[in-house]
Amino acid sequence: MPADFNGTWNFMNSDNFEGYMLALGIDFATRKIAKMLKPQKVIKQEGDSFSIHTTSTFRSYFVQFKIGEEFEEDNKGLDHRKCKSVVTWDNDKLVCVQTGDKKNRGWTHWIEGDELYLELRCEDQVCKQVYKRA
Ligand code: VLZ
Repeated sequence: MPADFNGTWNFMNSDNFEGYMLALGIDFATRKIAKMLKPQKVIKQEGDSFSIHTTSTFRSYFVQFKIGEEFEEDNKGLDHRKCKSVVTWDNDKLVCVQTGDKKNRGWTHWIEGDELYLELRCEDQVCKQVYKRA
């Protein structure tokens, strides 16, 4: 079996979340609040089925998918742009490609020790976040 992402993960630090939000066209006021947040991720993985709950005091986001199966993503509460998304394994990394109005949009998750890494991509911007197992 590939990597096991199951668990609760607490935000530790972030690099260039601002650039990522700007690339998504998130407004000033929302960016100011969002960059202060320390979200928590609860990931459930059962075979090829995943759910990721990202919760914060301001906004929360939920996504559910099966490896290799394209799904409609609404990005509700984020930038609200609809995407056709698909998540695949790249060795032990989970790679999501979000096809829509924004070029080069997607994310990658991987685990190192008790840390969960997330790289968020949009256009020419890359945001890196680190979470620690709760
Ligand atoms: O995560 O795509 O784990 O969806 C941040 C909520 C959620 C804070 C960011 C509010 C979602 C921000 C990042 C307001 C603009 C994301 C995926 C990978 C799963």
